[in-house]
Amino acid sequence: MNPQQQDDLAAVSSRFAVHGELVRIRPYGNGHIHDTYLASYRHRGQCKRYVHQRINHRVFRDPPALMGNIQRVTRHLKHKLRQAGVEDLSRRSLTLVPACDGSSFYQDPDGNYWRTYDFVEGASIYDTVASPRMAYEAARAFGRFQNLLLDLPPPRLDETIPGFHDTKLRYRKFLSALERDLWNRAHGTGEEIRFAQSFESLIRVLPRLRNQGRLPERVTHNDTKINNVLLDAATGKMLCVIDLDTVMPGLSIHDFGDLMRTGSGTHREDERDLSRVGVELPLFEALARGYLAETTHFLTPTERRYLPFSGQLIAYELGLRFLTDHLEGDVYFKIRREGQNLDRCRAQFKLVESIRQHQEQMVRLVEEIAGRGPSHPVRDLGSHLN
Ligand code: ADP
Ligand code: GN1
Ligand code: MG
Repeated sequence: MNPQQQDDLAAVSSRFAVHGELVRIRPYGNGHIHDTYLASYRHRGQCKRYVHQRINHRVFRDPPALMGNIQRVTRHLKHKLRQAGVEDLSRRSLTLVPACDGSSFYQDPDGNYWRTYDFVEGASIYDTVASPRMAYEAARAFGRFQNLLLDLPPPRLDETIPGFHDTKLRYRKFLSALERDLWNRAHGTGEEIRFAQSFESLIRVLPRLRNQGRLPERVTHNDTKINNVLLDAATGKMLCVIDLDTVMPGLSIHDFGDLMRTGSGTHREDERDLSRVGVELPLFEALARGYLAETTHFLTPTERRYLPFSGQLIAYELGLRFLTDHLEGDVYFKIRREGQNLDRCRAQFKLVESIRQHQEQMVRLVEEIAGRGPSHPVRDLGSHLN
């Protein structure tokens, strides 16, 4: 960062109710959406760290409403965790730091919206899963998150991105990007376009179940990828989930689906060697155990039945979104190299096929795990733990 950027960030930082003197500020994390910075302060001889984020307001059109959701959700989580006697509260859910005027965000003179969280110390974050234990802990974190929010008092949360998991809408957006083909990229993506079209029937499955009243609306996270959960660096146990911008009314199985997309294999999201992309059953089993340990008591039989399918659907949906962004010139997801969105798309479509091949086996596994009732899943994972 150049000195001007440093000064601008220091000015933003000074607008929040942080204590001490700013020592260092630098870009942080691997998120695709916001600009995230880690700031270190010295206060009474101690170092205290904060995360400042410039909210991407092209993606989130109403930042004040978004921050209203996050305030309600983080307060509720803290309240429930306190009630349950959970220790280490400051690391078990995100903590917003207010702006100096008491608001949950600060708007700078250029119109950008900023927010600040306490940095969660002693946490690890991973872009890919390295073991069933990690998959189990991440899934339990998202399962618990849904569980704790079951009794979030009304009103309904704001829909921060309308139609976020509306796969039909995602498909229509793909078709219109294809039609416009602004960058003349369609000719290099024939195989992916054919794949998207031949799996189109996937987009009708959940709307049909919803119309039959078989999938209840819940408060869900909606962006449950593996790098949106913090694990304790010392023990590997779950701490909390982060990236709360898309917490809104949704379907439980969307959350499990995105967990499967990023946690049921060891490949990277943009893996180019497609022979490395695919479901690994021990990882899937760990995900299912972790998630069900927190959710079996409230999931309906239909929600349970469609957990494995949700992985296929969300991998397909993300494949569509990456392909659309590639066709539109990489305007939504941050990229670090040319063609990265197309690589991401290819890996997602390969995963769709892999999940499809294992689906019946996974359905049986889920029933077996749920049938055993609240188990002690970490012990049961046996030799898969490492
Ligand atoms: P994006 O929507 O761009 O993914 P995130 O809210 O997920 O933004 O933040 C990006 C990264 O910043 C995360 O992957 C994580 O590494 C880090 N991060 C964000 N908030 C915190 C926090 N409170 N404590 C520790 N790390 C954090
Ligand atoms: C984005 O914000 P981040 O990087 O956690 C995206 C998700 C995608 C994900 C793909 C608001 O998540 O929907 O699944 O990238 N978030 C938004 O990696 O669009
Ligand atoms: Mg994130």
